[in-house]
Amino acid sequence: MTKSLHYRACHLCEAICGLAIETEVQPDGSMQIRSIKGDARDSFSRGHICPKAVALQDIQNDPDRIRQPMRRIGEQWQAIGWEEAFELVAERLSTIQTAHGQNAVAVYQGNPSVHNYGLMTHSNYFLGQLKTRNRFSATSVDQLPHHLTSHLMYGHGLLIPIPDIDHTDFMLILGGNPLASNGSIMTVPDVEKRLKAIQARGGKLVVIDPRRSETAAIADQHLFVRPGSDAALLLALLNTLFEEGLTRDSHLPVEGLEQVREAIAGFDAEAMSARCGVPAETIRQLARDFAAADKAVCYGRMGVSTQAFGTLCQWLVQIINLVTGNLDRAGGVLCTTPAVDLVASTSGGHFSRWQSRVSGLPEYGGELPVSALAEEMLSPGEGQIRALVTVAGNPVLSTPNGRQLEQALDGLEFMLSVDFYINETTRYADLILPPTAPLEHDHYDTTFNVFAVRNVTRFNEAVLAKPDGALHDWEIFVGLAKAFAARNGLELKPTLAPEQMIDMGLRFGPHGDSSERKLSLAALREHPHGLDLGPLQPNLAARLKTPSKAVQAAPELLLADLARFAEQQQPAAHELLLIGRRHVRSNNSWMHNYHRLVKGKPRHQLLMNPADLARRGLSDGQRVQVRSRVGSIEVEVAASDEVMAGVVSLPHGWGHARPGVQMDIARAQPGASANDLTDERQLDALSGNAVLNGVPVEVVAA
Ligand SMILES: Nc1nc2c(c(=O)[nH]1)N[C@H]1C(S)=C(S)[C@@H](COP(=O)(O)OP(=O)(O)OC[C@H]3O[C@@H](n4cnc5c(=O)[nH]c(N)nc54)[C@H](O)[C@@H]3O)O[C@H]1N2
Ligand SMILES: Nc1nc2c(c(=O)[nH]1)N[C@H]1C(S)=C(S)[C@@H](COP(=O)(O)OP(=O)(O)OC[C@H]3O[C@@H](n4cnc5c(=O)[nH]c(N)nc54)[C@H](O)[C@@H]3O)O[C@H]1N2
Ligand code: SF4
Ligand SMILES: [Mo]
Repeated sequence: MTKSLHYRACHLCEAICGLAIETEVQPDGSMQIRSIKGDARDSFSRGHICPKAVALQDIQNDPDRIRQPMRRIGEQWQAIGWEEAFELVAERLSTIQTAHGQNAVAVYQGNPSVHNYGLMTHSNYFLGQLKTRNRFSATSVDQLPHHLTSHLMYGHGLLIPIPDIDHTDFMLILGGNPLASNGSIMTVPDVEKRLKAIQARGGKLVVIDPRRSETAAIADQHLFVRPGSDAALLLALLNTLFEEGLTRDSHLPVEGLEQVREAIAGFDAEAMSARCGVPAETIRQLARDFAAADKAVCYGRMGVSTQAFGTLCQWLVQIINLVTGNLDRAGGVLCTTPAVDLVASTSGGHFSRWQSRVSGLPEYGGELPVSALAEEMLSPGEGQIRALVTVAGNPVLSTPNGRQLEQALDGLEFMLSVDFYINETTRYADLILPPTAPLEHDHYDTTFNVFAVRNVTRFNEAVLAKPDGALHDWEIFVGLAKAFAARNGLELKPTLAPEQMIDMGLRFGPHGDSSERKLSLAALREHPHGLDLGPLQPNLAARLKTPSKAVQAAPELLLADLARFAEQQQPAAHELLLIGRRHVRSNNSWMHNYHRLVKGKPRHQLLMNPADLARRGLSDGQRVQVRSRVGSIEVEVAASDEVMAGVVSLPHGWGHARPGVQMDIARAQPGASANDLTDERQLDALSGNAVLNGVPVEVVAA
């Protein structure tokens, strides 16, 4: 039987590890995966792998994964043909838009949309034709504050400085747990080794987190911070840097720094200490340690963007790096020079050109905050959403107040999902169009090379043949675009296959035709282990896209947000605040249907500090009810001094015991959904990003 070895990047998370996958042709001619290992020859990941990559074979073989278009008639699902499916979508969406206007059709794009390059290149080919302002995505339950900050300060939402983890002496992490998440907006395979290398060369790792996370556990210093109060801590750090003369000049053109100094003058460590729960002297010492390090990085991620002052936090992170001379400096934070350069080839974005109909939340880059999705469906009136297209997303489990969204989805006139599972969200669809599985399509990472800690590039062929009658995501969008254009008499520009677009992107990019390397698709095909394009280099001065070509240190919107911060209500004594957590065997909501990832004891308990349990007369292992303004769930509680008093921690993406979900393994160990508790009205009011961390809850015996 013929065996063969394939090299392929894993695109399940942001780390893009290189894999070595062995396949074997079976007697019946089919190809089976024999093994999945880390590719030791990968220029970037050097053999690193996590358990999710091994589960790629389970995705491939999962009997629950749907493989042909499915139409729902009542409670029943019926297989239908592709052409019939495309016609149905074109007819239903056109009819609804003709009767109720273009905004009556909404779009939600989930997380794998940025991991799967065919979705990056082609989803807009169809979705753009809908011309709806009701576009939503997972961005606003995640990293919107990063984009808005970069848009305002550097002129482009993707121009995000990345920690130079391999060369720094001091890494300060707030609200990130890369040991579980494998790094985010910091593509860094093998992050544990790289963090430990900082310590081995005499540097320091400091983690700020309401939970002693896996990353905090290996840090030199871990500080508990009250959920949602990082802006206070960051303001105090910045204030100390200014007050104690610990700043360094930047080589960059900067405008507005004096205004920043004045604006934050009142927020000193002594005043901020009560708000964040960290002693003033500890904050001051941290500022001194950070400034004393030759090369230092301040990095704030998911836990600080999904809170009430998420954008203020991300701005303060940038300013701290700037005033200590670490912005655009080796060992500090640096922007990439990716082979396919989305910063150079796209415009810088726009903010608040229009607002959502009901709550007036601002758009960013053409998308509205997803916390407004359900109310836009449920509130009658002109412009009400009556149809939805979801692409690679599961908003019922991923966005605040999932129960309200379920109610809204139930009332839609039509829903299309492009997805390969019948899950908590797609069970409401009238039609599900399933793309090929991960190993059946080729891959180039257009997104995460932009956020990588080294300049790297790779293209990989599909490992397995495309099954007869299957379509790739991009081909589904071409089919939808053609059917919709034909029905509406629209002219459709011809398109290229994703790989041809990548070839063009590479040739026009900074390492392309006009450079010494002359990268092209053909060149990359000869390097299946990826090509290393060298360490990140200072480049921000040349890459800035602000009109003045200077860093804008003091965007008006952010200075104004300081006033909102000053008035923030403080949590009541003994109030419990809910935060999330991730586990290396889990991936948002959709990888719980693989035995190898969920076996063993459940990992979705509510963690609670023993003092909080005792105060409520609760005990370890008991079933409890957790209530918030919007709903309640039942879960098992686990005593843990990992979480600080006043904080409970629950992972998101669980809650699979809903009727109609067709994922047998996930249903057998369903857990409860954290987003049945999170509140669509709790927002970072500046950006509209959801608050997922720091949600007030009560916990009582079930
Ligand atoms: N409480 C709480 N909520 C959270 C978070 C949290 O920390 N706490 N995290 C938030 C974050 S950071 C994110 S990014 C969101 C994620 O939120 P979503 O993106 O809405 O949810 P996912 O769980 O990633 O769902 C991915 C879906 O895509 C499908 N899929 C997988 N691969 C492909 C593919 O190649 N093509 C297509 N067409 N479909 C595919 C899967 O079957 C699944 O249905 O959740 C957010 N929600
Ligand atoms: N294994 C695994 N890997 C993943 C994912 C997954 O679901 N599973 N999801 C992927 C996605 S979509 C993303 S966006 C990334 C996210 O990657 P990260 O940003 O690293 O996210 P988390 O691992 O959730 O870590 C967030 C940390 O913030 C802490 N935190 C919560 N509230 C606060 C607060 O108020 N202040 C501070 N300082 N800390 C707080 C939490 O305790 C937690 O330790 O991970 C990606 N990688
Ligand atoms: S860390 Fe795991 S899931 Fe992420 S890219 Fe690497 S192998 Fe894949
Ligand atoms: Mo995310």
